[in-house]
Amino acid sequence: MTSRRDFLRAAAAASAAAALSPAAAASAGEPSTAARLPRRARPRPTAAQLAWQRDEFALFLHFGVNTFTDREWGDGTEDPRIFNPQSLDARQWARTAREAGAKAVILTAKHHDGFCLWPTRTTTHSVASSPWRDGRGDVVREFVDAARAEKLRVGLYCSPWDRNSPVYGDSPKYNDLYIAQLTELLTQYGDIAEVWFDGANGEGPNGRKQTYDWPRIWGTVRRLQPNAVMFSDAGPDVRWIGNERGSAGDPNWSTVNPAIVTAPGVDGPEIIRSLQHGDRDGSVWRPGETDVSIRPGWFYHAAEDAKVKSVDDLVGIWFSSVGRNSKLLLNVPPNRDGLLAAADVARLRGFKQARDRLFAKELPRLGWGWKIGPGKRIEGMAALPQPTALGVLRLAERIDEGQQVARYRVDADMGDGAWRPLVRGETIGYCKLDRVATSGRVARLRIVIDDFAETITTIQMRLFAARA
Ligand code: FUL
Repeated sequence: MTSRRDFLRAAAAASAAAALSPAAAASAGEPSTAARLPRRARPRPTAAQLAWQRDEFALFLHFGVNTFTDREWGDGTEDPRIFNPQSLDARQWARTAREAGAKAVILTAKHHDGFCLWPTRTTTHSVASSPWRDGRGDVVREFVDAARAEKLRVGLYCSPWDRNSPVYGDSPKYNDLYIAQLTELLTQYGDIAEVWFDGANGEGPNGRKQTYDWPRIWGTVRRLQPNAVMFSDAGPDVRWIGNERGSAGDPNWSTVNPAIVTAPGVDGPEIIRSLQHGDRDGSVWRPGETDVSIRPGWFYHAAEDAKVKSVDDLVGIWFSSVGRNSKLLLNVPPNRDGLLAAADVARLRGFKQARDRLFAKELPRLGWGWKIGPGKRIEGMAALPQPTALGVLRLAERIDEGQQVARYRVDADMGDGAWRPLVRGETIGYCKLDRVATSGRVARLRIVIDDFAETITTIQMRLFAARA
């Protein structure tokens, strides 16, 4: 994880790099036009959005009556007595998440079937009507306590669509009920880092369509949990990435145009394109979260035990989510016992080991800082301490200053003085990862940025040696 401290280190390294490199020295010495540009012209993340992004990786837990009916979408007629996870152990979920390298966990406190995993006062359709812990249990409580014991940040999914509620579709009444449910979740369980509003939205049982009062819903979350980010297919703080395959767009801007990405539940090709790629000229900071399941479904189904994604698939997803300026939200659903299944736990372990191997041997970090207006070409160059075969390149912008880079390339000198292209790309943002298996040893590297949105501040380059 990159911290502000890392960036300060990178900035210090920048002067060293400039001293080494005539090209960097030349661009650093150009007259700065930054002073003439409005300092805060481009959108920047809030502290909560920065904290969200720096997590890089969270686990998603889909759990509820569907776990017991073997369905993906319950219809709200499920008997609460089917919910009885005999060995439920939220500490096993949290331990597994931490060991996998996740920094946060998000639980489906309520899915579309309306069954509440906490003993809510708003409906009897909850754990309080189940035989689990004699009707005195609270999955949300056990989940948050376990997460905090493992130093994980907590998120809650509370489906707006509710197929059980008799008042769903009677818009003002259901909005009141939904606000009451959110109020319980956001006042009884301590700090919540993320509130997850899924986009599925069906008809009420009487055929009427529910109109959600989003301004009121968002206002309630802001008031009760001012440090939380809100996710939905349109934000307001974090946007859905536009698919459930684990693939962020490339390029991927953290800024979007709020006239396109407007409100949850609005669909269409232009919106999906914006969710995937963001918008270079977007006026709001709304980074993309990549949600994908380790299994074909979101809920646990024994029939899918042999279909858990492979370590290679998961590593590929890491590169196409975290590695493309997004955050990975990987779903690993508890089974009917209330435990993460052995196959999933083993796969998560393999996934972590594979990442540890890829990022095991890090070379000293490089960094460059510039202050320059758009329309220029910027170069930074540095010699490696010794010629090295590289495996992965990690680029980062200092995103607390906004996102700037729109086209760049990295070239390598293998020791003969000639520059060969290593990586080309458009956006960088918080993190851009590329595998760069070189056939020889790299002696010098240079980054050339020839299109960027506004002022450039700091670029950090982290190099990981190829595995022997
Ligand atoms: C969707 C839901 O319909 C799925 O069941 C799942 O929860 C997914 C993450 O979001 O909107």
